[in-house]
Amino acid sequence: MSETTLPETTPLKTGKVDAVIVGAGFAGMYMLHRLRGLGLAAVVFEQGTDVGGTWYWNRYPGARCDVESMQYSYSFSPELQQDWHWSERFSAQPEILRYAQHVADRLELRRDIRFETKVTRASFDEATNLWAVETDRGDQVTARYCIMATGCLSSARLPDIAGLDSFQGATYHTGHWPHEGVDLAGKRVAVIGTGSSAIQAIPVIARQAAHLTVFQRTPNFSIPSRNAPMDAEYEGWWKSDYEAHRAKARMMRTGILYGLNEKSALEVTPAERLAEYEARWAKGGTAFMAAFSDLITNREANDTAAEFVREKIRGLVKDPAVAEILAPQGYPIGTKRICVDTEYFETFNRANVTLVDVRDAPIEAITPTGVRTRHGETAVDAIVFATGFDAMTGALTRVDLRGRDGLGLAEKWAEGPRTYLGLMTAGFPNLFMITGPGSPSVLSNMIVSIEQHVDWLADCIAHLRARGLETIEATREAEEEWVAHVNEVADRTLYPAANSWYMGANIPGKPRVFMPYIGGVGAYREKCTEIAAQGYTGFRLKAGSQAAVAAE
Ligand code: N01
Repeated sequence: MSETTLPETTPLKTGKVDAVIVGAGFAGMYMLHRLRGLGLAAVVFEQGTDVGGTWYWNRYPGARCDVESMQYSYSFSPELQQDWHWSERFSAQPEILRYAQHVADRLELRRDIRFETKVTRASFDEATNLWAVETDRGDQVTARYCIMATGCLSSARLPDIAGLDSFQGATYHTGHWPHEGVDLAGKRVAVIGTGSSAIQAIPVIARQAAHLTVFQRTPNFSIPSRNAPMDAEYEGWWKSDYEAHRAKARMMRTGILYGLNEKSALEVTPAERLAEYEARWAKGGTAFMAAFSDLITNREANDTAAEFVREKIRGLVKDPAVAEILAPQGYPIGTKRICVDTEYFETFNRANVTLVDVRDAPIEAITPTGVRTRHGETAVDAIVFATGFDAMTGALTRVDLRGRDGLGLAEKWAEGPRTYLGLMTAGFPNLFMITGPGSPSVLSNMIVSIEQHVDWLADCIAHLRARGLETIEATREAEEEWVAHVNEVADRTLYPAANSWYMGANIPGKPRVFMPYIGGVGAYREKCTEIAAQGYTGFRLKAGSQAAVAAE
C-alpha cells in the first residue's frame, strides 16, 4: 500500500484500552499482532504517516541493511517468510519498507494505528494502576500497559554548530530524509559525518553531485558488502528449513547465523590469519568481525584485524595522504559499529570528491554559504548531516514518562539508563521497553531481538491476566544487579575503549555508560526464559489490592 492511499487518521481523543504501544516499526507492529492474539484492545501511536520505523525515516540515498535479507525479516509466520521474496542479498530501504507495509496489510494492522500522532506524556496512576497517555493531537487514553516500541536509533541529532540556522541552502539529516526525494544533481554538497549512514550515502551522492565535500572527524572501519541479486540457491537453502535455521540464529551471539571461527587470532600463523581475513573480506559484510573468537576481547588480536582493514584502505585509495586520513587509528575495530559499504573508499578517488579532516580543525560554523573551519570556508549549496542519533535512550526520555510518585524517566536516568533486562525500569510498573538499554538490541539482528522481547512481553501479559494480576514492576535490587552485570560484561571487552554512541559519547553531556548488553543474544534469551519460568524472578507482581502475590 502506498502512503497516499492510507486511511485518514482519526484521533482517539479519549478512551480506555488495554495497551498503548508507542511506535509502528517492526517492534510495534509485531507487538500489536501478539496483543490482538491475546484478545487485548491495543492502540499504536506513530509519528510517521505509515509503518516501518527506521525504514520509514531513513530514506537517504544508499540506505541499506547490513544484515542479510534472508535473516532480516520476521520469523513468527511460516507463511510470511515463505511467501516473501527478497531481491538482493542485502536489502535496500525501499524494499524493507515495502515489506513492512506488506505485513501491515496482511495482518490488517493499520486499523489500530493512529498515524501522525506523537506521544508527549505518559504517567502512571497509582490509585488505578493505569497509564494515562497523552498525544500531540489531544488524545488522552488510559491503558493498563504502556509499551515503548520507539526504536534505538530514532532520535535524530543535529550537532550544536554555530550559525546552523543561517545557512541559505538546503539542509538534510539522513535520519529524516524528505519522502519526496532530493535532487542533488549539479549541486555542491557537504556531508558532515562518516558513520554507517554517511558511508552508505557518500558513494551515491558523489555520483549525483557536481562536487561533494566530506567532513570527517573520526574515520570508520568499513567492510565491503559484496551486495548482489539474491542467489536462488541460497534463498532455497533458507526456505527449505527456515525454522531450523532461525532456531540456530536465535542462539547465536548476534542473532545472526554466520560462521563464527572459534579460534583465537593469535593461535594461528600469520599466513592462516591473513587467509581468513581475505576470505571474509571477499565474502563481504559484518561477518568479518567473526573471523576469530577474540577480536572484541583482546587488543592484540583486534590489532591484526584493524591493520588488515587499514591496508585494504591504503590499497583502495590512490592518494596516500587521503588514505591515511581515512584509515582509522586509536580505537579497536568493531568497538564503534562496524560499517558495511559499496565502494565507499573508492569514492575518494573521484575528481569531484574532497575529504576534509576536521579532527584537529573542527567545524567552527555554518555560514550562510557553507561550512567553515579554521582553514577556511567550503561553499556549498546543500548540507547533509549524517550526524547520528541520541541513541538508545533519546526516544524514551524525550517522552515525558512519569512513574510512581511522579518520578520522570529522564530524571531517573540522569546518570545513565537503568533497567532490568532492558525490559522494565524500577518505579515504572507496566511500562515495557522493546529492545531497551541493557538488552542486546543494537548489538544484534534487531528483528531477532524484537521478536524475542515481544514474545516475552506477550507471555508475561498473558501470565498476569490469567492470574488476575494488575501490575508487574522490576525490583530495585534486580535492576542494580542487572546494571552491574551489563557493565561487568562490557568491561571484559574492548567496547568501552571507543568514543561511540554505544557509550553515549556522541552527545555532549550524556553519561558515559555502555548501554547495550553484550552477553550475547542466545545467553540473554535463556536468561529471560528462565526468569519467566521461575515466576518472574526480580519482578514484583501485584493484584489490584496491591498485595504482592509473586516472588521477587
Ligand atoms: O550515525 P553515527 P549514523 N562535526 O553516530 C559525526 C545504524 N545504521 O547515522 O565519530 C563533525 O554512527 C560523527 O563523528 P564522531 C548503525 O547502528 C545502520 O551514521 O563523533 N562530525 C560520526 O562520524 C549505526 O552505527 C545501517 O567523531 C560530526 C557521524 O557524525 C547507527 O545507525 C545504516 C559532528 C555520526 O555517525 C548510527 O549511524 C545506517 C560534528 N560536530 C545506520 N557531530 C545499516 O544497517 C557528529 N559527527 C547498514
